Amino acid sequence: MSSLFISDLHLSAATPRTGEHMIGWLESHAHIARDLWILGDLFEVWVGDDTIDDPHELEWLKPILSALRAFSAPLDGRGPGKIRLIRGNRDFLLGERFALATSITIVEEPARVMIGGVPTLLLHGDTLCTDDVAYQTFRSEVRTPQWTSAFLARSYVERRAIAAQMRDASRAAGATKASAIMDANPAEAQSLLTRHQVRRMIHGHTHRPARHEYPQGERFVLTDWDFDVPVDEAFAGNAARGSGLWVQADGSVHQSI
Ligand SMILES: [Mn+2]
Repeated sequence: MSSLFISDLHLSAATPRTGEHMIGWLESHAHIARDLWILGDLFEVWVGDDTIDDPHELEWLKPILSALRAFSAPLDGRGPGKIRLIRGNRDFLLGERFALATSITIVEEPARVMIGGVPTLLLHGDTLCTDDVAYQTFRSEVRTPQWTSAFLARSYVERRAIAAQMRDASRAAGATKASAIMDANPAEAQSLLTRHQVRRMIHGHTHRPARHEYPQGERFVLTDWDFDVPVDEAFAGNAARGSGLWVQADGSVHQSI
């Protein structure tokens, strides 16, 4: 079995081109592999599964949900497809209702799985950015069941307002942080490879697509997908934009186009 990996699409009402590209990509890649992993930040923001009840959001969201669901249906003689998703830092409130609406299985990170015969560790990637102490503190606060249930108990409108505030604060903080601080820490990556006894790791989050090699194993970083900003602004030199990784049944890793 071969598998596909994508992450960091950051879909929202403001990314119609990225959404369209993703729908086309899902359709064309369903013929290449029937096993797809989304490694977080599928959405720019997700304040709860009742987003599905917001008619304004549903305008752009509905075709995305349908395309995700369609991937799991059997395809001309091939078996049913399967999508598994690890939540990202922007869409960590994706829940069971979303999973049901899309036929997606949500998986906790880090996930240690056999991919193409290779034990592989899958994660979103924000936990690797250990140099960003302020972010890790924030993360440990908002990822508790207490924070989550208190947040979800607020009204939908309130949650959207809070999410917008949090995004602005994170942008402002990001603008003053050194670029290296927001990248994955190599020592943390190596320690994770050792702890989980894997030779391969795949993640997203940093928007710095690459393959890193360590004595303990290799680390693949997925690209982000933004097609709604000018190419020269965010993607200078990133030929991988809007693609994923494809791990074939023999364990070899390729760009998915
Ligand atoms: Mn992220």
